[in-house]
Amino acid sequence: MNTALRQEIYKHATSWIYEAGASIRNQIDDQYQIDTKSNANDLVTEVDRSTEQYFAQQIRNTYPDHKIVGEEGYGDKIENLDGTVWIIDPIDGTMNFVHQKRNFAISIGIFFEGVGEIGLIYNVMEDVLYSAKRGEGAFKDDKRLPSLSKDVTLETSIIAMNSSLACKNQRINEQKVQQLVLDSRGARSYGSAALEFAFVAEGIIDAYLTMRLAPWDFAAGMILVNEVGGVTMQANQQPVNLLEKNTILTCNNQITERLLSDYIELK
Ligand code: 2AM
Ligand code: CA
Ligand code: CA
Ligand code: CA
Repeated sequence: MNTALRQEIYKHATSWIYEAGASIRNQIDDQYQIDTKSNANDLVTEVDRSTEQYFAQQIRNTYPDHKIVGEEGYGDKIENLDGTVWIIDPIDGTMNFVHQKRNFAISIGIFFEGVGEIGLIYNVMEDVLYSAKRGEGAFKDDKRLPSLSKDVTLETSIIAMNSSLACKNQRINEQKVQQLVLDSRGARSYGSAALEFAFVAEGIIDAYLTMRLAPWDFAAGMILVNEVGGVTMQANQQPVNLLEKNTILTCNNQITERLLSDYIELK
């Protein structure tokens, strides 16, 4: 994708994100419908749906040949990453949205022929936009994010993870995860994969490990993290697949080897 087109798409995408974010803030104290999806704790609201519909409508009006992948199903069914693909999570951290009225984000990753061109993660209640364009660096609002520190060790790292990884589970050796909690400086769980990616890019946490994310959870985040020299992969070290669910490790590359060799053992 050429720089001028990327810039034009970026301008549209950010203006739609600010518009959608303002609308969500306006509805934050309203009574909205809350439903469940795969289980009783997997929440979705009418705000998730209307926000995704808003993006789908704007994109289709402006770029009829672009494809859309969205969590709530208002996008397209895609089988490949040909052309321009918008991967959208209208509210990442719906449980936080419902219970806390904060700590959730809008996440949009834009890919051209499978390559990440634009990543946007908007912390709606704090009105903070993390953004990246391929090869142009990552930003927190208008402040450029520096490359990730070379001075990080596992012992001085803060590791974000889904707390359930440290409990008995079917996917990862929980005893090694418990050792990671003990050996690292601290562990965190924010409940929004997109924000956890943004925090890795910002360098305020050093890794994020989770066992099951959909493309809309990590599409924008992996573009941001890449722009500051961080890495994103499946927990088995394979490249991520944007067409299916993935285990995910994203981190400061200084601690990748230690994490993989000493603490991540998939079942
Ligand atoms: P969501 O809020 O958009 O559903 C919570 O730890 C993080 O995992 C959130 O980013 C959440 O995204 C994501 N997640 C992915 N699959 C999920 C599921 N089945 N149930 C709840 N959260 C899920
Ligand atoms: Ca969801
Ligand atoms: Ca999500
Ligand atoms: Ca969501």
